[in-house]
Amino acid sequence: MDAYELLTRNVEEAVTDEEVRDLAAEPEGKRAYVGYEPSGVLHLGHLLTANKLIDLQEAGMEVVVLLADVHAYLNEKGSFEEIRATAEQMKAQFLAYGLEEDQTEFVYGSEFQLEEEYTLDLHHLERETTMNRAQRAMAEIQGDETAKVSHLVYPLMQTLDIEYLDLDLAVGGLDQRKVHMLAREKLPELEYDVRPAIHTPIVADLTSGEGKMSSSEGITISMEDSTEDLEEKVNSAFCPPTRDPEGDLENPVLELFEYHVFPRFDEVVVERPEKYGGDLTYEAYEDLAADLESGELHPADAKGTLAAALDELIAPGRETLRELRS
Ligand code: IYR
Repeated sequence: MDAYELLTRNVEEAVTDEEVRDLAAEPEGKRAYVGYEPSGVLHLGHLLTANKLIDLQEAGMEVVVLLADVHAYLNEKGSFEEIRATAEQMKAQFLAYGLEEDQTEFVYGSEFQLEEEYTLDLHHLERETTMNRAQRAMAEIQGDETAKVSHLVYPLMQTLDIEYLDLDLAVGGLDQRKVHMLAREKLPELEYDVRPAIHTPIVADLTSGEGKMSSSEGITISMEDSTEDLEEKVNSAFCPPTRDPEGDLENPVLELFEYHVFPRFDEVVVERPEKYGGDLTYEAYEDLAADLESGELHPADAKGTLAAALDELIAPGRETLRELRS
């Protein structure tokens, strides 16, 4: 797979495609990042962007994981000490999941966001940005009439992070796009360079196939799930025998194969007894989706295979969590 494909496979959008193409032409040593508000246990949303980081590492890029402790503090996720403790756990789970230790830099926001230069730049940015503009940037993450001043500062800091971490590419879920757009608008006003961004899709709710699942709603799969939990969750997932169900619905089982399984396995084997046609081996998501649609692959067999693959992916992180807690 060439670098451009590694950078853009399974992304919902590249902003801009041309800038990402330029980056892909010379990816070695270039720096990409994702920022995460620390939380104790990784879930599918974290793992989707982590998969992209693994792609970028394969393309030769350096990866920065920002453990956004100050952002989590602004967002009232706990006391600063609590947030720091969950950040440590988060880091351990990312490494267990497969980020390359020698190609990944973990940075706490508080390591640089409380420095004088950053703070003055932040105040500069506050002067350049209307409250209305900052609030619009937060609409996806934390936006309504009850927004606090902290919620306006939040996207401005995220904007400065891109400069202060010396990045060439910002990565995030589609829910980060408004903040990245603000960053593209504002960085040049401080005479800093604009950087491209790529956004990963947000996966539909597992049981209904509706809307877009984020960490806080619906059933998600997390590093904490036991093998049995995974089987149960996947078994109860919505899986019509089509990749494009009617209306706004998605097929979450296929989405998980596409975004979580195929990027991490060279091939996927659906084990079936001889009398049901024997094993099926897939090297590409498209072939599996086509077989589900044609009826060659039964949803129950697809689910069993999905649960086993997810189990394999989260097993090391689950073990790490267990050790951290014992
Ligand atoms: N807004 C993110 C967390 C975050 C991301 C980046 I990229 C930063 O520079 C800082 C914070 C979230 O919603 O989790």
